[in-house]
Amino acid sequence: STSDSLVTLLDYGAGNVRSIRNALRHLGFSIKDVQKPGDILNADRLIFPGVGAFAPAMDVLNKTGMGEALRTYIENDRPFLGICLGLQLLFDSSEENGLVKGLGVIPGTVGRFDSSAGIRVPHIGWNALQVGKDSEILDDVGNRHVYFVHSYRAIPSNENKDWISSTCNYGESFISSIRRGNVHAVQFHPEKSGEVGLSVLRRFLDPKSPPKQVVIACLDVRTNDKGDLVVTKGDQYDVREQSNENEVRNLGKPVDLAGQYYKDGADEISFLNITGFRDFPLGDLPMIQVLRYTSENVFVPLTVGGGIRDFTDATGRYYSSLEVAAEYFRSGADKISIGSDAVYAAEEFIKSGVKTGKSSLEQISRVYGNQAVVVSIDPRRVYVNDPDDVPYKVIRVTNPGPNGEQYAWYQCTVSGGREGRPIGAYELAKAVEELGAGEILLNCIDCDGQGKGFDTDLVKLISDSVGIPVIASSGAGTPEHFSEVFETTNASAALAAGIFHRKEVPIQSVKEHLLEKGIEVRM
Ligand code: 1PR
Repeated sequence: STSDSLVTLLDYGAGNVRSIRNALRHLGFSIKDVQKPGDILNADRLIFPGVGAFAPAMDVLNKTGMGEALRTYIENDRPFLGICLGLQLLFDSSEENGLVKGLGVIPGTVGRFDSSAGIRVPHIGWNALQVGKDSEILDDVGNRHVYFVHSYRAIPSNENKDWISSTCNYGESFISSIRRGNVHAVQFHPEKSGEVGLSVLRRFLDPKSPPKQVVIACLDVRTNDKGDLVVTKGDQYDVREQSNENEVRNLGKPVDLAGQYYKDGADEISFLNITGFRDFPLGDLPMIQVLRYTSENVFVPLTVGGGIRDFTDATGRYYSSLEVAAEYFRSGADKISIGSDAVYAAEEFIKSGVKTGKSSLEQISRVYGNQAVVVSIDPRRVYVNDPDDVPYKVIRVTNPGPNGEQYAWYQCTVSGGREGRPIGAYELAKAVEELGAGEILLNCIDCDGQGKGFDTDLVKLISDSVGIPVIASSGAGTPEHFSEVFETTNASAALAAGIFHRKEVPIQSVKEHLLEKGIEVRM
């Protein structure tokens, strides 16, 4: 195994550290056992699961010279994780076996819980932490509980407060973890604390581990012919039923569905007002209401798009796109998404080479920050025989076109796919990144609603060409389509609509599948 997947374990033989060994192997790490003090000094990362009692443990550490090596290792700010007694031994002393000196790294004396305070000792069971900032390895813990079993504890004081990364309450406030630089220690047992505990270990072992991949549920919203705001879903952007009445397909109510997807584990929710290009969004108060109601119960990022542009209404009153965005943000949106107007802005920018600062994209990005601005691209695949046939970025496609064409470019459209524009998805993506977009929502009209998988050729092209996150969209039909897009492209997120609305695949199954494939997701 490479040093990247090797962890050094200090097991001085006083007890059973089998669970921690199993947990480390489960996380894909090989274990190197410390035989001599030099192994400590040479470790890339060291885990010290203290077991047994304080005095005998110190005795072994002192006699073998490992105590001295540990002190040096920690003083040099080398990656260290102490567990349980492995935290307590760092303190000046402990009262566990009469007053015994510890490693003396952290000021304070470890003492026994006071059972006269009406609590049972030992403290055995699951408890929540008060996590401070910069705890780093505890970032996933939040309000979830972790497992403790101990009778002794260290208490927060003025001398050790700089070390404390979390405290816990059990009759009194005690130190549940410490952190300084690369040195961490926890009083609880991460190897017995389920998924939360594994994530603590994972974060220690691989602090550079990439952020989790994101699964987004998307709700295309519009008013149906009866005037109700409904969630609809198209086939290649056609949202009308193939029946005589040709009514707008109705898949549910926006607020209800968003609430359901939040409960099911969606990491983000997007609302696209798909007729916003023709109706002025501030005229469309229902969408504002949808955001208000949704944000009361849904606590993941909400994106809203559709019709964001400067607008003059029938009475001649002018609304800037900034006003529209401001109203959306006030109503609970975290990000706004711009489609058609970003295409015009990109065309303009490419033609003139000048950033006017006047486009909706530039203005909203300047005022609210680029993290608040998504550009939604609606491209359609156009096959060509020769890469030189068009002045746009052409790629060799995995699946040839109907006449055996080996190449394609991706033409941007506006007005919900109704009008093709003289710009490709690649050129658009590069331009909007320059103009201040913080994220790209990459649809594909050919794949939309087909359930045959994402267009990985397109997603790869765009996610390799820009530095901002790219959301793959259109075509998800199975959990495997999600792992495929994450494995073969640099997408940061994958979005789906139809399979969630039609309840074909729950969000939970998508995430479980991704985890099985070793792709990190929030559970
Ligand atoms: O141009 O700024 O007014 O924004 C309009 C927005 O509405 C754009 O983001 C555009 O993508 C979207 N939109 C316009 N018309 C439609 C339509 O379907 N007729 N929907 C439309 C876009 C694509 C995705 C869909 C995925 C996944 N729909 O939102 O959710 O393709 O679907 P799937 O998982 O079922 O395959 P502007």
